[in-house]
Amino acid sequence: MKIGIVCYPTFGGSGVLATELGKGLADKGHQVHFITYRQPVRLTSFHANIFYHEVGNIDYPLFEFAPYDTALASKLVDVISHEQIDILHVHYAIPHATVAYLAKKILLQQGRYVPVITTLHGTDITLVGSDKSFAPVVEFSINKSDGVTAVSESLKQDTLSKFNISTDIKVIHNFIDFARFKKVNKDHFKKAIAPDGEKILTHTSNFRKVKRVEDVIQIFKRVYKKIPSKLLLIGDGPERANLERLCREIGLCSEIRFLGKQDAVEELLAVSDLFIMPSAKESFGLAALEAMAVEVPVISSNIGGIPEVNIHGETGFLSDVGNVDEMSANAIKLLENESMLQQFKSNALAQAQNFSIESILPEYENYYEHILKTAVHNG
Ligand code: GMT
Repeated sequence: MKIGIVCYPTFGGSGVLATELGKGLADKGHQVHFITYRQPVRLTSFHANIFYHEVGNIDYPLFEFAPYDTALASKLVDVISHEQIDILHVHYAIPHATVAYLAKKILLQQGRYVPVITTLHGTDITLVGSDKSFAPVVEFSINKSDGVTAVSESLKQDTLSKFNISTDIKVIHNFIDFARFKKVNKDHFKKAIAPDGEKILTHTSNFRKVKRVEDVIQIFKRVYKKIPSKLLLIGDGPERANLERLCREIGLCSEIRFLGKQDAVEELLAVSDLFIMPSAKESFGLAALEAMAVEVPVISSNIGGIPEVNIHGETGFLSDVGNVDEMSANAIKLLENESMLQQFKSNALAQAQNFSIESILPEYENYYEHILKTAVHNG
């Protein structure tokens, strides 16, 4: 198949998942065309079956906001017709599902029909998408997609409750590539980060409010009182300055390391003992799955799709959003009991194996085949 993929090319989970999907499909012999405004961060090496089309923007003094949607639609029309794309798969509804619909209509006028699949990732539904000003457009665009997938059962239910949806939504969980995310020996990292054998707690995110990174620091503060430990904060984003201020206030700057955006996150996970995800919203929690694949148990909130990934009392512990006391107590309980910690580490790996790329990727391939066979020109 010739597959067009549209996504955000950044470190965000939707872009990561879309890129890994494209790479996996290319490995299986499909021709994959990424159409994005920048080279996706996880698209780092040459692959004979992968093509990248950059969406440029128009620089004209009239535009205070450059019309990205128009630029993307134009690029889609061009790439789909010239590369003979069979199916277009867009990740994150806003604005991709809407732009894909526009491109589809333009191509239809030219006598070419390309089915569009939209994958819902989370905040496109639970946060931005349900904003009253966006909702009618999001709902329309989802209903005009030929196929719709959601990355968790929870996100599917959220979508059905927030919008009036007439299209079937298929749940295809996020996946993990164990060729990359596996426990490797990085003892030299461990020595550098925790020279006296301290436990290592880790958090990865885009440091947006919804991730509640301040809770991570509050949990660490409580853990540190009981257990010699270090905290790694991987990623960057709008809350970074506030978080640095909080570290100074509680006097733990030398125990907390801000590592910024890291490509080889799996190498840092390999030296971690516990992953912390206290998010206020999380449709799936790909970062938690990445940690679990590297045998790191997860202390998380119980929101959204997280319980589909992190199993309470087996692969980690789940608490209500904001309950930092309980999250800290659970973290301490696990870190103090070495045999329990080891058991949770192996449970985390076993649970992550249910989301291997080998088992999930064929679900996308079968879904593409199904949509190609059944899609009707739904105007
Ligand atoms: O979590 C973010 O802020 C990034 C966001 C994105 O769209 O890139 O992540 C969402 O998609 C990921 C991949 O499907 C999910 O694992 C995340 O749970 C989801 N984030 C939220 O729902 C907040």
